[in-house]
Amino acid sequence: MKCVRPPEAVASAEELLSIDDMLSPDERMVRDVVRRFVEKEILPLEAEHFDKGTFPLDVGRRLGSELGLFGCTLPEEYGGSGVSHTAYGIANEELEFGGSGWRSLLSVQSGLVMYPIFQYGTEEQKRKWLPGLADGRFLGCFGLTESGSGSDPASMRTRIKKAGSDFIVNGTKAWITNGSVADVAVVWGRDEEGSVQGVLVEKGMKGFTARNEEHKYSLRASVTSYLMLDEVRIPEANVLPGARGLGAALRCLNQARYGISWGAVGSARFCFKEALCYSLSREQFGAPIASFQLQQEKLAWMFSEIFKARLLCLRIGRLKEKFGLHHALVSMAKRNNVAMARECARLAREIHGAYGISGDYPVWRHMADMESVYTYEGTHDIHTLIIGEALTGISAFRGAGDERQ
Ligand code: TGC
Ligand code: FAD
Repeated sequence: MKCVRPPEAVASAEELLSIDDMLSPDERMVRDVVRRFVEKEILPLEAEHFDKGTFPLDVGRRLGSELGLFGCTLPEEYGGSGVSHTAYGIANEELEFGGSGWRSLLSVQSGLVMYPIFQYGTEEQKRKWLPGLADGRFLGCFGLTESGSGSDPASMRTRIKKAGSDFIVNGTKAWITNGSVADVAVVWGRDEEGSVQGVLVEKGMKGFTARNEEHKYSLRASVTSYLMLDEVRIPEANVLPGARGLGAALRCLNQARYGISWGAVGSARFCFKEALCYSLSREQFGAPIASFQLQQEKLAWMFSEIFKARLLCLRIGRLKEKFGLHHALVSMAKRNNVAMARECARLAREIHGAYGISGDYPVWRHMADMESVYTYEGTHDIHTLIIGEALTGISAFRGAGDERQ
């Protein structure tokens, strides 16, 4: 009953979903290379790491050293390869076909660590960090969220104060991907003038410690940590001069949200493939369950939504390459595609019946992981309000008790 080899039906569905004619040869090449890596190196590892709640960092680093994916849209002099934003998006899609933890690694390293160093850093900071982050020698993390400050990062309590020619950072950060394994953390706090400021905190700096979040039932195969910054002294050379104001942090999020929009399509494709395959193999009432109209409706829904989500990605990719993207469009794509992938994972689970809740069938992992993806990088609700604000000009975020109204 288990689908070891996808039947012809799966291959022809993949063909119908294809956007190959709208991709350049380079973009197709990136797709093929990442797809092979996922099939050979990632898919065989997923079940074990999800079970154990671990992440194979050695394989993760190879996304940089072997595939050149980390920061791949950046110029070559900083370790990138100047590929298109669409190619980067496709890499996200292929990786999340393997599991959300892999795409998370790419999002954080590229969009949340290399991007702010490239965009806001000094030449010295770029030369020091970017090549090593690109080839996976260094790993980075991005510390914005705190225990009491999630959707509303402006309420952060981390503080950065001047001490002679140095700066002292005090605070905590919660739910930080790769926090305990990072060589460098992009940390956001408020300075003495009250402005949000991004700084680089390095592994081993006195007062900087991290512990992993325990009892995670989603994104199990990904490192998520709690950071403690207790009187951490950083030199002025670790302040990112351009990373000033909350907008600077939010611009990094746009990069990661863009990649997630593509990634969600990969997760949905995986679940659709498994569901189609299983429904053709599983027989009840004397026929494959795929022959029942109710199951076909679910498959048809998944197929249509994946197709639309992919076209949406392609459109925002091309817009990003030509003109740059309004952040509300990024929110629209993240919100739409992640909700779509979450529903695909649930439908695929449903089609698997009892086997859908078994660790022996991979749709469960995608369903669990998609809960994190739905929550991080701006929850579904927050993206609804971001789009609402862009359309109406009226911000609906603040509650009655918010003095910043
Ligand atoms: P608000 O007053 O609206 O904005 C402050 C300034 O920023 C500008 N702005 C943006 N700029 C660029 N991109 C965006 N997306 C922007 N959103 C706002 C805005 O124009 C303003 O500029 P200026 O010049 O007027 O100062 O700020 P607010 O405090 O009202 O908050 C707005 C809100 C709620 C949308 C924002 O705080 C938000 O997006 N909240 C969600 C938080 C979030 O997404 N956190 C993610 C943490 S990182 C993460 O989850 C990584 S997961 C990693 C993985 O993949 O494993
Ligand atoms: P809250 O903000 O407390 O929201 C709780 C609920 O209230 C949500 O449903 C939300 O939609 C709703 N809500 C909140 N405000 C409003 C409003 N104004 N209107 C309507 N509804 C509202 N953060 C980082 O900085 N770096 C990372 O690397 C990182 N990695 C993560 C990895 C994982 C696995 C997870 C789960 C989270 C990660 N995060 C990271 C944190 C993530 O960004 C936050 O969880 C997210 O921003 C939501 O914050 P919160 O969990 O505090 O929820």
